This record gives sequence, C-alpha cells and structure tokens, in this order.
Amino acid sequence: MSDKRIFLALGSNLGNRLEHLKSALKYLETHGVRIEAKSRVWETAPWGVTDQPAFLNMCAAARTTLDPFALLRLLKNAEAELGRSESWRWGPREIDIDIIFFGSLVMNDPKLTIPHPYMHERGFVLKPLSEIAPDEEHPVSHKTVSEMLAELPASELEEMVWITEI
Ligand code: PH2
Ligand code: MG
Ligand code: MG
Repeated sequence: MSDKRIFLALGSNLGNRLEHLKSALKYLETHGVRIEAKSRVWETAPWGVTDQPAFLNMCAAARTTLDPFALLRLLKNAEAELGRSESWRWGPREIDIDIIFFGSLVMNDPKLTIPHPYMHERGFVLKPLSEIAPDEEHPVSHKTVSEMLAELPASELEEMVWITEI
C-alpha cells in the first residue's frame, strides 16, 4: 500500500507539557506513523480562549499508510492514552494532535476537515511548520507555508519563544 506524507501539529498546556509531546511522538511511531522530521518546540500564548496556560507547540512531518479517518482515530486514541481530559473548544488540554496536511488531500467532512481549517491563521502552527516544510503548498490556496507565515500579522508571532528540540 502506498504511504502518504502528512504534517501534524502538536500542542500541550497542562501537566508536563514537554513529556506529553515526547510521549505523543513515541505513541505515533509505535502505531504506524513514521516520523520523518520534527520542528523545534515553541512556547506560545494561548489562541482563541486566552485565559489559560501557555502552550508548547511543535509540528512533525510523517508517513503513514492509514487513511484519514483511521489516522484521526489513532490520534484520538493517542490523546486518550496520554490522559487528555474533557475540555471545551479551544480550552486547555494535556495533548492535542491535529492533522494539518494529508498529502494534497482536500476534504470537508463534519468530523474531519483537511487541510486544518485554521492553520493559515496560526503562528503556533506556521512558525514550527516553516522549520520543516517551508515550501509545502496549501492544496486550496496554493500558498507555501513560508508565504502564509509572511502574511500573518506580526502580533501572531510576538509571543512565541523557542524552547528546545526533542
Ligand atoms: N490549541 C487550541 C486553542 N488555542 N493556542 C496555542 N497557543 N496553541 C495551541 O495548540 C492551541 C491554542 C485548540 O486546539
Ligand atoms: Mg487543535
Ligand atoms: Mg485537535
């Protein structure tokens, strides 16, 4: 079966945030998602609901033979395994793993939208993604990651601090 190149965004703002990111990557690698590149880890101000702890965010490039819904199920299982508790939309979470790109697939399903519908507005996605895939093209707008990053308001990137590599 042919594999697909995918890009994932990971975030954590509860508990041991760095460990959650590391454990999530390990979980993926032992469940059929081959990680090929990792961005640095950035500390970022909360977006959407601002009254919550700062996030650690990173992006990863990977390959998988899973189809999008199987991948989504795997990500949900990983989140549950890592102890993610119920929260509200854009609320605090131990770990969040989102599909940003899935090859050049475009899909709009009530359960899964690909590419991620807000990726082009978020510094905490575009900055780390630009470290591993600056020339990757959005399959709808055909803008590259670098171009989307350059179009962000400066305020989107102000409260981002490089923390470490994992
Ligand atoms: N995730 C959210 C809501 N807000 N803010 C930052 N900085 N990083 C995130 O990963 C994030 C967020 C919902 O998934
Ligand atoms: Mg998310
Ligand atoms: Mg999510």
